[in-house]
Amino acid sequence: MTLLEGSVGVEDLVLLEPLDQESLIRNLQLRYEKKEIYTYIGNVLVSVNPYQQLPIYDLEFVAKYRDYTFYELKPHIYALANMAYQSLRDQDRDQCILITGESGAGKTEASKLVMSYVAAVCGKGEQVNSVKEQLLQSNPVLEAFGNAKTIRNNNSSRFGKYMDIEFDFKGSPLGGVITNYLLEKSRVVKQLEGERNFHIFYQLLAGADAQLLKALKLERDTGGYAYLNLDTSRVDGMDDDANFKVLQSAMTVIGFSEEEIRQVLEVAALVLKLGNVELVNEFQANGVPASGIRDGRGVQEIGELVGLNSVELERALCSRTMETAKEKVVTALNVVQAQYARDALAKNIYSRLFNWLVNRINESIKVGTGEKRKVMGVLDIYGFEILEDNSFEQFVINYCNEKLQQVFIEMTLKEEQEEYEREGIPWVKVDYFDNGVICNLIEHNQRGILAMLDEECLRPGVVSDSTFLAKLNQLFSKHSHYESKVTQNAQRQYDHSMGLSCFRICHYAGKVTYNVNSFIDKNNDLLFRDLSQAMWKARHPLLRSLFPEGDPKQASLKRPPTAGAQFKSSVTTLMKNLYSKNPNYIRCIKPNEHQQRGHFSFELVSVQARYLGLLENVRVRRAGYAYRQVYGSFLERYRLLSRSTWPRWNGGDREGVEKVLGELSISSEELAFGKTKIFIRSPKTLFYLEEHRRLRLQQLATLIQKTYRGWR
Ligand code: AD9
Ligand code: MG
Repeated sequence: MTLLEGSVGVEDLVLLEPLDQESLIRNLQLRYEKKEIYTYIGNVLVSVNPYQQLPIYDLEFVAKYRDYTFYELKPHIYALANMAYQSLRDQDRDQCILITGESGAGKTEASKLVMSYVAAVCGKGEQVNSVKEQLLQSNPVLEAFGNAKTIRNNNSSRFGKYMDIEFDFKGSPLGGVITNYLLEKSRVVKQLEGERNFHIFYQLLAGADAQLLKALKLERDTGGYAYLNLDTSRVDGMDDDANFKVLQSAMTVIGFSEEEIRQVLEVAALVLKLGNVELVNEFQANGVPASGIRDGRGVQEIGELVGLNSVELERALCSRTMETAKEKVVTALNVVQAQYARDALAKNIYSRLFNWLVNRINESIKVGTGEKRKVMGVLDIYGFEILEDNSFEQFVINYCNEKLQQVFIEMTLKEEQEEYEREGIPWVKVDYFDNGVICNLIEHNQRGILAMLDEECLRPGVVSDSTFLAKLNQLFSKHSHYESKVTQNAQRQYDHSMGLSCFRICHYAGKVTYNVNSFIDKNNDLLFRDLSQAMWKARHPLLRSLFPEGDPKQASLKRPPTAGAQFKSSVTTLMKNLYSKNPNYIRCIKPNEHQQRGHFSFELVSVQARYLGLLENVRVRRAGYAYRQVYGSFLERYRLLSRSTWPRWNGGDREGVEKVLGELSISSEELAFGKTKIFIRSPKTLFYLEEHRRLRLQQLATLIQKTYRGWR
């Protein structure tokens, strides 16, 4: 099929001819220009961000998609949500909806559309409605605390999210469980130019009334806070004041008490005020550099806000206690170390507050044990990232994507295989790139990069990012997916783009160079004990509960797992969870870098299509039978092609399909008759059918015209 001018391209990329990267992107472009933002690859939905409100999400659309099966209407996110929900309700198959794509591609919007569709079609009644409300209202709360304006997206989620929505046997929602991944906590203390801190800070300053601001000891002007970038206090089209009201009401709907809301805001205020604690150089009597606080008022106010002794807080910020078996030694921190400690504290308080919020929401929406339930999981997680400078965060994000790709390939193939088995059709083996070798390189329990990093973090003696890198170089010098300056030099490859402190991994989606600087630090993720102890001493119940390890009785507790180990374990749990469900994929694509409607950048989309493995996806899908359809729907579409089935057919659907295809003399090699569906091997056969159908429709139209004229 050629992509004719004026046409909207193919609705399913499986039908693309010729099948290559270029025509795939052109097809998406053609559709995008016609405001057709959704396209299928079989049952996978590709979605291109329209950056404008399209009139395709109202109740009329909900009602339409609810009454039809997947392929009967135009591609739409509601069709996918409907298929998942119906299969959960009627076939008792737990579902998961995996939404991937890069920042700004539309993942979070897609996840909300799925949730609102399901909420619109599932169950009724007061109790059910209240559960739906709670589930939906978790979004504004998590967005206030977990989203921020970035250069790429004004409402960028700075955490990964997986939500299980649980239903009873009738398909009415009972509640859910949210899991969050890796909040970008460095944003709390520093943002790139043109970016903002988390929304909550601006919402609070804009939306709190004078009395609340006073109680929180805050000033309304965002310019007064060291942790808020000066140049970007407002975002076009975003009303922080109104969003603060939305947040408060959402928290109330979820079941936060007034007291809890106040405490949450106090902790947020504490973080802001901590940023304004200015540390200055001081010297001890012996001339050794130390640090102090310039103006005691800020610390004093923090003390009053959360019931902390300000002298103790100052001591915790400016010194460090080392405990040996016999004695305690207190050393003064110099100003750089003290600033580091202050920022580490702010980041820790904030990320623990975020975890607390997720747990608190879960408490409200959790479902009692006992009842058997059906589950729909929705995953909205960061896509593959290649930045100019890639660090620990990109490393773990890309590891997660590598795992998701593995799930994708295995589950797509498994799903195909199961469908063939269900339909009683012989299974055709499909070749594909197995990225297990890359996953292993990263996650192998003893010999993976994460294990090496942990080993280095826990090893006594002098460890640094470079000893870690040296270890990797030694271990993986011959690994086909690992490169570094050292391994390159050994092979006499001289690549100037690779720095000495870097290693490179050949991911399924492309090569990424990671700089090891601060890997050890970020993986350790340790907070000086002085600080956790100081926080634990606060009279503020919420703040105190965030630092259980500050309790001196708990002081001998084992070291908490490293950031990498925690991430790996949550990814492993996630994978187990996904493998136990039937997957549905939404692949989101960002059409341009400027958050602009109507503009489609071919290059930008090509790169994303590669990261998302779209072409590979189409190939896998086409390797067996490219097209399949239940007999009834197939017959409805093509019965006009045979005199036996047109204008009337009284036999069964399958016999009707056999008649139509038999009369067109399509080779039997091309077809397989399953229990409920007809399978067609190559897209060409389908084009052939479509072409015949088009001609036949023309013929019928002419006939009708003639008859009509005859009547006149
Ligand atoms: V990030 O990784 O969290 O930075 P997302 O989640 O992929 O990113 P998001 O859903 O936040 O992107 O979409 C970005 C913006 O695109 C939204 O704020 C909307 O303004 C816009 N968008 C996305 N999808 C749609 C849509 N279906 N209709 C209209 C949309 N606008
Ligand atoms: Mg998002």
